[in-house]
Amino acid sequence: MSPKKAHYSGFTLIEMVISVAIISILMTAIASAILLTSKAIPSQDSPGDAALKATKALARLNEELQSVRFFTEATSTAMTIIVPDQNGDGDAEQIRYSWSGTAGDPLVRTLNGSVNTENVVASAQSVDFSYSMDDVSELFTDLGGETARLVFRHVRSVYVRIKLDTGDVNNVETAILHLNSPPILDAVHELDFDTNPVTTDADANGIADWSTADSSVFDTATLTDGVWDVGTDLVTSPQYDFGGVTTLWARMAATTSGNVGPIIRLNVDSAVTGGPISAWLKLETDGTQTLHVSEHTGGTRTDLITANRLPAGFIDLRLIVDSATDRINVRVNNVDIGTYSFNRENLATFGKVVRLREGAAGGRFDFVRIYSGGTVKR
Ligand SMILES: [Ca+2]
Ligand SMILES: [Ca+2]
Ligand SMILES: [Ca+2]
Ligand SMILES: [Ca+2]
Repeated sequence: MSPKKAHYSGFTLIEMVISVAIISILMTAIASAILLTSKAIPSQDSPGDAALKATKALARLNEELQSVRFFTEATSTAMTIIVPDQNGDGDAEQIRYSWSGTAGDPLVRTLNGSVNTENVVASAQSVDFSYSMDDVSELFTDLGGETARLVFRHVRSVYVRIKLDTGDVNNVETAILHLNSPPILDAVHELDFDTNPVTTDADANGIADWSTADSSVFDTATLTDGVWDVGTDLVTSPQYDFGGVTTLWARMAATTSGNVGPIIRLNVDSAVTGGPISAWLKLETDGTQTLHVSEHTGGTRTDLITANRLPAGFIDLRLIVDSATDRINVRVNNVDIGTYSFNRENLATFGKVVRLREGAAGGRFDFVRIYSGGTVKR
């Protein structure tokens, strides 16, 4: 019997049908896998991609908000924060997040004025920064022995919510708790004299906060161990009104006797008329120091207060100046010596500055710190 189909090597019809069926099942499976994979890699404009980018932007914002020294802006659509040096140049960093208020506009992050601007969220339907705040207040002696309070708002936490689409589906949000409760201030001018004062940029807006009054080069030989042996006058820069409430802390000493030593000239509320206030120290021949705080009227300086028989060496001074009521509170070596009314006059010739200088005798400053902002409550 010949093996009729022994050499047969083709497929039967049944085998062919089964093969085609298996191949088509496999093809479908492979196609599905490819489809799934392509869905997993978001396209440039997909909602998932926008959410991912916004989440990354919020993660960075969250990180930056952890280390805020102070806020200079805190509204529902804009926030300006000052954080410690991040790029190693020794200056703080100013970071601003803002949204125009128009649906579809980006959330913009600006670094140090306008050094670096980027749209961290390409398109937002809405952006909402909300803050929980604490009022931190300190009592001081007002006119007539009454009590007043100097109040600064401090940020305890910030809640950020960004709506990415017109529905209520694609939202990103984060909450940041501030363990150090940074204050909200309008402006800060401070000097510790550890580095060249005319390169100091405490508010990190890219503009030096102080300059020499005559635009000469600052003599760094006048700095020793964080103390300035006063040379050429320093003035705040650029021009600033010092309106509202101005609080100034300084540590200064008169170093040679017989005449006026270190002087702080504070031209308060310089927009039109304001108070040209001076605070200065004199080293007496008996080795004590006298503090004078004076006002200015028609070309003449008049003492508002003098504090006698202060010890030699550094004196701690704090001034709270309220331009709404033309009053100045004076505290010397942590003793509140009262509040006084000062005269207002045209400040056009005085300049919108705080000026640090010395009289005919020598003077030194250890630090000067000026906070513009806060309120006085009575
Ligand atoms: Ca820096
Ligand atoms: Ca600055
Ligand atoms: Ca110092
Ligand atoms: Ca000097």
